[in-house]
Amino acid sequence: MLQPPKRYTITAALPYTNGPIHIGHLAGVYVPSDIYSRYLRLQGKDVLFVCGSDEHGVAISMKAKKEGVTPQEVIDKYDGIIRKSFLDFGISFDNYSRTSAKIHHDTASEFFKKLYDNGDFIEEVTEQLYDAKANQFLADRFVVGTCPKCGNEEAYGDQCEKCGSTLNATDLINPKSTITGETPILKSTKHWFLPLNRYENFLKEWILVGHKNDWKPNVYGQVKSWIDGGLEPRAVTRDLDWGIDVPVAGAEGKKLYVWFDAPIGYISSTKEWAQREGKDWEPYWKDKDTKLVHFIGKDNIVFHCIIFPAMLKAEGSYILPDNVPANEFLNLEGNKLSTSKNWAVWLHEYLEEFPNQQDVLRYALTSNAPETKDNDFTWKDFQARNNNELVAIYGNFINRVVVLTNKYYEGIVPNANELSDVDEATLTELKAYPAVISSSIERYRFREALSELMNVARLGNKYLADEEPWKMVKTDPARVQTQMYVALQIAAALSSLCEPFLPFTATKLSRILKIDSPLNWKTIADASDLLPSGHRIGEAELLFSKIEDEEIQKQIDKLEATKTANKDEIASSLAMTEPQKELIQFDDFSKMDLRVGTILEAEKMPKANKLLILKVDTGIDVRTIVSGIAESFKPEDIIGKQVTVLVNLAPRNLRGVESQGMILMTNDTEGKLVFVNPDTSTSLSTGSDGVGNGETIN
Ligand code: B3M
Ligand code: ZN
Repeated sequence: MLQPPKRYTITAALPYTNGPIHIGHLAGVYVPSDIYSRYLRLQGKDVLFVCGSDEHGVAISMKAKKEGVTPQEVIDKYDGIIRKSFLDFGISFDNYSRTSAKIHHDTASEFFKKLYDNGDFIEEVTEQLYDAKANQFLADRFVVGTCPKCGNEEAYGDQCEKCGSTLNATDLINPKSTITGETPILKSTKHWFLPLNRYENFLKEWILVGHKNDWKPNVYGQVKSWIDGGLEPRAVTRDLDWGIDVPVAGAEGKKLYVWFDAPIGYISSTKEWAQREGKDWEPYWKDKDTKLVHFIGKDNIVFHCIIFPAMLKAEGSYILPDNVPANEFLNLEGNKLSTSKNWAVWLHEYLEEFPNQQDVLRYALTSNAPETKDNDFTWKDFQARNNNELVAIYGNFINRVVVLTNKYYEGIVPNANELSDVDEATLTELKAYPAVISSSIERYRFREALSELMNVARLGNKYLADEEPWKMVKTDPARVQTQMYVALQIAAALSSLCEPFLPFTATKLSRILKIDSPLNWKTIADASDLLPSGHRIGEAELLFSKIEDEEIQKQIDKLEATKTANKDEIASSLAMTEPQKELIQFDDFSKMDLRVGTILEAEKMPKANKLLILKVDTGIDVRTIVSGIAESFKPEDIIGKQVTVLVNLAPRNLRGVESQGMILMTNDTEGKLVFVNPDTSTSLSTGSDGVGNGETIN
């Protein structure tokens, strides 16, 4: 794009509505995208800043299962919390939609149908992981197992969060269903695949050549290793009961893969905005003079730099993102942020506990943003940033200027009189800052841009400290008029330069200085009369207030309480675990003959609540075993189940039925009765390592 863009479409990753927003989301995506959008608007650009709730991921279904409610109830709850907290925090979306909206279902379906009709998909019947007990196919997030790339035992079916690899669920070693804990079986099912391999050359040309120098190294590097690793067809449909129906014949019961539909959510959010505002949405997504920028976290890079662009390319009428400035992750007090462990600072809670201090958090998160590497948020740093920088530098400067102007001139901006060399130099330095800050923002370096903004406040503080108007106001009042005039120009510039970063402060300072609308940055760079002599400013108000130790301690204690609660939860579950019994000798153990058996029949023992009568094929014979598991398992649920059987236990007569052996059971950490499940892929059934049917461990 040679000439400047005619308009900007800025997207922020759609948050899953399976929980509230926390500081990691803010630091990674929403504060930087808001800074960028606010900045562009200040430059008079045509900006569209869109987002919305991501409501179809399996994360939603999992949350609903966990809370015993419907997915619709989950998304309505969290869409409301998220939407309000963004609004109260000043994230200035032009539109915030949601992917459960009809306009999105229609947009995503049309998009899929166009690619389908173009023949862009590969239709394939594949073997997918199926949970026989839950009677459902397992979406990626419903499978956990060992990552084949790094050995992480908690990798999900689609992604290993430890090494960042994107996986196919069938790649996982020792996969387990997160619904029942069962080992999934493979079952055939038809799906539609986007052949990413067909877009390899296009992606290489567009990114690896075209964006080698302007995409962030962390983004470029991940995309390059992805492409170099070889792109494979990726399923864009799933066997799920929650999501957008696949709009083609023969796809009953199938839904669009959430990562196919979600990025299209940016487009449907744009359409929703255009309908409401009476605008044309298409230029924002189809005009080559539009600059499209996606703000995301690093775990979304592949979806925004490879999969979505391939979809846009296939569809053929869309522009591609000019940049995807993904941030790394933010940690909290040295630990990974965790929704499930409640190890987070939730935005809606922050807004309650620190009323009218949105900018303090915006400032702290931007100053410490994980722009090139993971970073850590601590409450102590939050306090220091507020007290030592916002209060002591920015607030202190503004307070002195406003108090002295009211004290000496009843709030009227004095004459400039004759400017000294120091005055000239200070005003010249001030005029350079709009370009300095712009340059950092344009390169998505928001930490750097913010520190340059603070240098403007430092410039003002230094000027007053060197000039000391309060000392010469009696001896040289004309000089003091000039000094206060210069200081007021710096204050006026700050009220606009800070708007992208500290919008609430900008509003407050503009009100104090009685500036009706934020000054254009070109004006700040060119004019020297931002606040002309004779202009009357208002009374002094504190922009920031000191945050005391006890407020911070309260937050730290709250986190510690979370940690303890987590520990308590683990401890209580461990507490339910029986203490270990006394040691036995190997000879005792070697007398036991353990076999893998299969339950052929199961029925309740009449008049015995706890007992089931089982017919078990032990590999030696089919025998009757009475098992006290009737309160935990229904007979029909365990037929066909493989179990571990102690076959050489002396027969016992239980209520008239002779039981010939024992099914091994134990309690899990929550105290639930579970089968000691033979993993059929290990040696128990093969004997390869000397442990097999009836053989003891040698
Ligand atoms: N819902 C956010 C995540 O992966 C995901 C972003 C979608 S942007 C189209 O946490
Ligand atoms: Zn891994």
